[in-house]
Amino acid sequence: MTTKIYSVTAREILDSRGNPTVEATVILENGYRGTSAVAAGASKGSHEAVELRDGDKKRYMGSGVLKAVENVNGPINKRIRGTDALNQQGIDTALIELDGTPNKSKLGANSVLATSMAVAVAAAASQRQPLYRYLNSLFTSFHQTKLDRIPTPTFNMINGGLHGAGNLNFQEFHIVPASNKPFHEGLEMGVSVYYSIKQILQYRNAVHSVGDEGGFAPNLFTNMDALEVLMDAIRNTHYRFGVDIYLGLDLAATQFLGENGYLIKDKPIAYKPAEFIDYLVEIHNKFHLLILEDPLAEDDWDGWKKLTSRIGSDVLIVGDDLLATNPERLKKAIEMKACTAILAKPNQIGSLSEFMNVAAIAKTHDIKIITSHRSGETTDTFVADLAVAIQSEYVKFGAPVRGERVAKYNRLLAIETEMIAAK
Ligand code: 2PG
Ligand code: MG
Repeated sequence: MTTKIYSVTAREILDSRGNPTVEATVILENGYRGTSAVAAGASKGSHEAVELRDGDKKRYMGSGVLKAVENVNGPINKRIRGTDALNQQGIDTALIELDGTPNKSKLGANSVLATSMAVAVAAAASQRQPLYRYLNSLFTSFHQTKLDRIPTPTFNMINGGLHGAGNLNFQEFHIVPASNKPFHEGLEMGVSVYYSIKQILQYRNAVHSVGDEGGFAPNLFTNMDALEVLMDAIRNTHYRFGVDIYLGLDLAATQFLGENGYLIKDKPIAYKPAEFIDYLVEIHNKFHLLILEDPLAEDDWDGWKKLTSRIGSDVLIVGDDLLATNPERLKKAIEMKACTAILAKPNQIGSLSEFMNVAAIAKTHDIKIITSHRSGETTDTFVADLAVAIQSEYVKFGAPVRGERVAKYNRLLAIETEMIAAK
């Protein structure tokens, strides 16, 4: 009995927003199997690989994925049946060639990625290896990386933008435990601050609901108010700001760039791009940010370069929509010194091998990596194993609450225990 692929099948399942997504199962001739599901973004960058949606308004408001499922059950199954599941790169290359477009618009990045991940899960099982170890062995052919630590979590505590209740422009307000804390301690800090924030919001009569990633979506007046709430919340714990805990932001700035500039609630008239850079520097000076993601629009390369030259030695300037986990965009950013970190999301590029290639380029050029979920998630924990396998500096899996978010944090707890035992 061999590790050759016997079959690939897929089905439509729901993500945490109730939107359909693709889950694939790979069965090997030796009976081992692997299943994996694809996540979906709300604030998608325009340079991401294409997520194939049916567009049939009578089903799930057009967001069904039956075509993508059919692509797995039909052409993908036909193409990779009988190939060796241990040859991940060969399989990913075959899938990319079968699709034949630069952005996976024919088969859909959702069908390709679900297959690519399920192949790895089945292969790891057949080798009787934990997934993160197997993925690490795959990553070694891109970049020699020793398994050493669990990435530091960055917790999205207040949800605005497209993930919130509509009154905050910045998409994500984070707290980040210091990187020298063991993962389980960082997780506990996240939960302490989460409940401290809840108390403050209740006191201010500002709890509205929670957003897509489990963080609060409060009815505050301005984006600066949300940062002040985080500061107050940290003060109410025994953790020290700037020693134990830091702040981070994902502005997802493309979303609030209008014709006249960046329009946010904190000011009645829009900031011109150059003024907005000054404003970002001011925010950084006041709150000593550790992470600043998508501070400017996704194609404002010159703006990014200016901002990075001003504060990039002091705060991680993270490209999400800017880079779209795309090797060409990352190379351009490295050349231009447009950012100092990458938000790496498997479904932005659409296959495991391509994701690893991007991570390897980042590592070679000392670009820090934050391995990230999407706002629409499933309980699949593949991304947690992947983050450990490539030894990214950080992981971004949302607030430390809600099943689809804690599934990933809990998986990291399990890996941490296993890694400590193995040392
Ligand atoms: C982001 C992500 C994840 P989305 O912008 O970083 O938090 O959001 O998945 O909606 O693109
Ligand atoms: Mg982002």
